[in-house]
Amino acid sequence: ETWRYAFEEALDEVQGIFAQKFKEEVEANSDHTVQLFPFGTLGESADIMEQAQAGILQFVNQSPGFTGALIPEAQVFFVPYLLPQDQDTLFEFFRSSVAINEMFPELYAEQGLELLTMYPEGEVCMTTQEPVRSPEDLNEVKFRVMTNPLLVESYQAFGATPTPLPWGEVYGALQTGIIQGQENPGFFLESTKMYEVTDVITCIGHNNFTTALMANQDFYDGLGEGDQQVIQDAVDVAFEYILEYQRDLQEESLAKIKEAKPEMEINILSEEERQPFMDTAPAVEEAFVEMTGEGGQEILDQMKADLEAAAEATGG
Ligand code: 6CS
Repeated sequence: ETWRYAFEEALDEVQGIFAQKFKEEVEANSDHTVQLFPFGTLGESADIMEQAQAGILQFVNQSPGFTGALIPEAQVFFVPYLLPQDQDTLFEFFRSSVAINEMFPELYAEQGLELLTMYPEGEVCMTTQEPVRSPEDLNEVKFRVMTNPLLVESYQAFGATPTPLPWGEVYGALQTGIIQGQENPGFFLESTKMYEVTDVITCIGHNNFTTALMANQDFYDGLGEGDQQVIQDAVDVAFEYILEYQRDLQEESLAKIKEAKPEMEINILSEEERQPFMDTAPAVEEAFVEMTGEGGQEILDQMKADLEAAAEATGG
């Protein structure tokens, strides 16, 4: 049987590397073939999600930045400064989180999706036309965010004018000046050449890009135990592989950008400069709870407990 698997990035970007590893494992351990559909082959992220829910695709890799429109609780990943910057702690959190591994699967199931895993892709930094040293510098900056209400809330709190857009429109919108900024992990800023259409990169440590792999629920439930095990094993291998793959990726990517465009300004803000951005976190958290009610509060609380446990386990 051929299984169709779509994702939001190119083959040589993080989601593509993950997908290739998954395909390799499935094909080595079963008679099935995995057909990969990178970004641009089947439409935007929202399109591949629809196709997965309809059963046209068996697998879809979609990030909470987009799934938040469908599953409001998935927006929890946009509370600023919730995820740790220490990689070991971050990786341990994704491995062991009860919120991710037990609570989120129930919410995805309500949408006809079997949540297979969530994994990080790297620290998110902003790219803009002008330097950003404080929230005041984002005043009047039309800043592209992924399409979910909490990200809008978060960038409003950061002082910007948030503009939700699908990914395919971002490069052109920066080029024509419809927007003046956007955020993404370092590898993606490099691979998609964001430095061609912006002049400054600013890292404030506010988030790590989270993504998720899921299967169509009916497809997955209809498989025998053996095939389900093949999928789970392939996910486990790809998960550990992608964590190792990204260990030095952020630094290497920023260095590559500097090489491609020496005049690109890259600013890693100091603790002091970050403080006003960090101060917005409680208000965004409150907005999250207002949007998602008791269920959202439970997920948030569990995530915090999971993060504490991960920090303890890694001596963070
Ligand atoms: O910003 C976005 O929309 C995209 N960013 C990444 C890192 N992956 C896919 C997503 O579409």
